[in-house]
Amino acid sequence: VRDDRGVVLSGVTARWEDAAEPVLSGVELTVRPGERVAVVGGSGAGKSSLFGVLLGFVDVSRGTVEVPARVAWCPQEAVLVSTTVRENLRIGDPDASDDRLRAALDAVGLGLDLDTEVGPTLLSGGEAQRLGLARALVHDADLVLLDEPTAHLDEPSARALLDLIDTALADRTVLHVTHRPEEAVRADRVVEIAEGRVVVRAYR
Ligand code: DUT
Repeated sequence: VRDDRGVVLSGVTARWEDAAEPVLSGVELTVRPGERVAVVGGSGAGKSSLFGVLLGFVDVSRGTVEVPARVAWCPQEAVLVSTTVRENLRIGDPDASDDRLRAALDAVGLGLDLDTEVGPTLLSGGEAQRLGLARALVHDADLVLLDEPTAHLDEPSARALLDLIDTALADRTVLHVTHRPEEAVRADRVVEIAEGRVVVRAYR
C-alpha cells in the first residue's frame, strides 16, 4: 500500500469566496489509505464544503491539506454528457483503452455497450451512479468522494449501489457523505461535522 493515498487535514480553516465567515474552522481529520469514512451532520453543517476543500475549490486560509494526486467526486446526481458510454468514461482518462473501460463497467455491474448513447435522461438513477463510479475507476482515483450517492434512488437500487461500492471501491480511500444511518454503518468509521468542525469521531 502506497502511503500517499490518504487524507490529512491539520487545523484547516476555510471559507467560500466572498463569504464573511469561515465554513470550516480548525478541522483535524486523518483518513488512512484504503479507509472508508462516513461523513454525517445536519443540513448546512459543512459536509459538502469539506469536499470543496479536498477538491480545491474552497479557499483554505489556515492549516494544511494533504490529498492524493487522483481524486474523484461522485455527486448526488452523476454528471453525464449526452454522448456515448465510451466518451463519458474517458472523462476519467482520455487515453484509456476500450479494454480498461469495459473492465470498469464490469466492476460496477453495468452491461452497457461502449457505443451506447447515454445522457442525463437515458439511464436510471442507479445506472447513472454506477457509470459515475466506473468513471472514478477509469481515473484510477486514490480518493473517491461520494456525496449522498443514494439520495435519488429507491431502496432496492440504493442497497444494490451500496453493495457495489463495498466491492468496487474496496481498495480505495473513500469519504461518503450520507444522511442515512444504514449507509454510515457500512463505513470503517463515522465522523460528524457540526458548526464547521469535526465534533465526533465514532469508531465502530
Ligand atoms: N456555502 C456557500 N457556497 C456554496 C455552498 C455552501 O457559501 O457554494 C455555505 C452555505 C452553508 C455552508 O457553506 O452555510 C455549509 O454548506 P454545505 O453545503 O457544506 O453543508 P452540508 O453539510 O453539505 O449541507 P447539506 O446536507 O444540506 O448538503
